[in-house]
Amino acid sequence: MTGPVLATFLERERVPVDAALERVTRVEGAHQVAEGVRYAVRGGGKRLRPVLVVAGYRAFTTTVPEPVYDLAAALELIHTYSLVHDDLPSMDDDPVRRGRPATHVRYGVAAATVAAAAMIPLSLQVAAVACRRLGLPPARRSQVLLPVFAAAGAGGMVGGQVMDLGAEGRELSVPELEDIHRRKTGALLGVAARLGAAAAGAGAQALDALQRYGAALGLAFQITDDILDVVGTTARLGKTVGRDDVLAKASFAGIEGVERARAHARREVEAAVAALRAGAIRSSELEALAHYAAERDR
Ligand code: GRG
Repeated sequence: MTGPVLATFLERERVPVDAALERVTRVEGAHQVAEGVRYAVRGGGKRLRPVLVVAGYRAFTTTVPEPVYDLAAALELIHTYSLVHDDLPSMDDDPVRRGRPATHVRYGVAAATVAAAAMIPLSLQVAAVACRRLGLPPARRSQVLLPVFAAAGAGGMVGGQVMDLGAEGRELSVPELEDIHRRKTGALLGVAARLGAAAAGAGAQALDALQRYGAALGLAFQITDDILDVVGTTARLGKTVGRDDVLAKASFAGIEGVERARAHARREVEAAVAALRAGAIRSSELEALAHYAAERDR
């Protein structure tokens, strides 16, 4: 799949993903919470994680039933609440997200914090209901869901965030930075394709291969994020560029320089594609998405 075909694929896939997000965010309860949730979720974004879930499912089946999109939406909800929390003044303090005011700028810090907190149980609920609607037996449900919970938790995304905040102003080696980002960004991206494949009934060997695929893709994605923070524009990225410098954050672009960081990202893409081959997974979509992680410009 080449650049324009991939762009069309991503545009096409985001339609049912966005529809699923609308479906699962008809949140009951306080009006203000529901507004904050919908504002954060409707902000656009590339929808890479949910598209990876669907591509992971399709690598093992031909048709994709509606609850798979709900499962994909559950992962996007986790990603979205992490962005809302990440932008808060107590964390990265960024007023812009997805090309418009961050949720706390639009609704205030307290409302944004609460809306993001509401999305934590919502994501679990949506994922559990999707598994039930797919008719997955209990043992398979655990195999589908537990790695997602682990990726979002203290050993994954939350832990990586804490390490990232703690490292501000410190010089880091490349392996130290990789360790942070394998958790902070890589864990959730890493589990996405595996989540879809597990729901489709893939075997242990394929799931292991997809875990390795996702980890390498996640790292390629983060290295590219660091590069775009230096060479990208706020208009194209929809978030403030140059934040790593302002926050004195170590970055792959800063430590390795832009060109070596690009080569580093390409090596990770090769590792991701090699993992697919090793697991005998033939999916032009997953292969293209790995390339996209490093070649994207937004
Ligand atoms: C406080 C419970 C609690 C959890 C939050 C804040 C946090 C813990 C984790 C932050 C994790 C984080 C923000 C990682 C950044 C990952 C990253 C590169 C985000 C940008 O992803 P894109 O480019 O964004 O896919 P779009 O907008 O396209 O979806």
